Amino acid sequence: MVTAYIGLGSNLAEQVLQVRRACEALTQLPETRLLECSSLYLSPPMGPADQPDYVNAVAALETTLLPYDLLAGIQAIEQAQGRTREVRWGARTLDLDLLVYGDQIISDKALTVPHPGMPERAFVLYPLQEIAPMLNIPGLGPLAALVSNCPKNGLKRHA
Ligand code: A4P
Ligand code: MG
Repeated sequence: MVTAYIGLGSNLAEQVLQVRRACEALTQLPETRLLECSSLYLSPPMGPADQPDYVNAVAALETTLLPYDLLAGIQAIEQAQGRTREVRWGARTLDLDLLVYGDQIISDKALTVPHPGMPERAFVLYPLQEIAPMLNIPGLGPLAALVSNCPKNGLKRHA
């Protein structure tokens, strides 16, 4: 049994509903139990500025799925919620990233874990800190240290 963390983001088509529905969909993954989903946060877009603000959250799972099977599972949820891939870092109805998978470090083309963007992404670090304040991220160190080196960049708790 491994604890894994998933980053959720949406900035199109009723973002709050998209993220809530994705959290619900995570409970349906095989061999997996949803432990907790963070509060929802609002964040200005990283990348092209001509897109709506994002709603972001982080979920904690307990799973016996192997990393690639978990990735396939979250990609299927993205597909089911109408994700199309066009512009890199462009607007999307739903983006699910595998942030952390137990103590594993994986660096393949199709899967890099821990997710390499974490240290500079307030919209990942702050929601993650809400649900796993003592987390030590493989290869990156204590989450608390990453948080203190990452300004909020306009991140706000969604009311
Ligand atoms: N991939 C490799 N590692 C992983 C991983 N740990 N988790 C591969 C998920 N996927 C991983 O992803 C492209 C490929 O990455 C996948 O096929 C998978 O095999 P994608 O989701 O199709 O592409 P993308 O999301 O357009 O690109 P990228 O670089 O993954 O973007 P990010 O990093 O997901 O960023 N601003 C705010 N405020 N909030 C956001 O949530 N999100 C993004 C997207 C941009 N700006 C944002 C936000
Ligand atoms: Mg992605």
